[in-house]
Amino acid sequence: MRAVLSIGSNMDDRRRLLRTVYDDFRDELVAASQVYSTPPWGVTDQDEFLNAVLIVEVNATPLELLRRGQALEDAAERVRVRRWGPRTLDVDVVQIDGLTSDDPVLTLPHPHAHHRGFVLVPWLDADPAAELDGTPVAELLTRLGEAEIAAITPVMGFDNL
Ligand code: PH2
Ligand code: MG
Ligand code: MG
Repeated sequence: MRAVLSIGSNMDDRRRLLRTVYDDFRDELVAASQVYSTPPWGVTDQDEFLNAVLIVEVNATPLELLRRGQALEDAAERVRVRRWGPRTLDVDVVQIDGLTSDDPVLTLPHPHAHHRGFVLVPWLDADPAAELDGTPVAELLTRLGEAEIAAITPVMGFDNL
């Protein structure tokens, strides 16, 4: 199956932590976005994030993929303190093929993806033809504020991370 992963970090060595995900999926990678610096969304009194999107082709069930992301979060010694708060590493499954699920363990597509610039900007970068629930990601982006989008800035590619 083909999956879209949104990865982020705003604690510790952010570049190294994002690289752990990239390295883990290296052999299954279809496309990777640039790495972006993004202002914190939701809870704004925290440090800037680095965010990226990876598109992967994996031989796994959705739950296995979720667990694999969680294992990487655990390896980053992620501590769950506060919803939307600071984290060493977040690996979110945004979309898997055309699957929809309202299972709270793994809701598909990710319920917040369509209005989060830090997901949509890197996603469009990794896949200019991307669609979410039948709507082009490029169109979803036009619904966000210009200031929000302008603040999401590419800083490097994974090659230089
Ligand atoms: N993740 C959140 C909450 N807010 N903001 C940015 N910029 N990037 C994130 O990855 C992020 C966030 C919850 O997972
Ligand atoms: Mg998240
Ligand atoms: Mg998460």
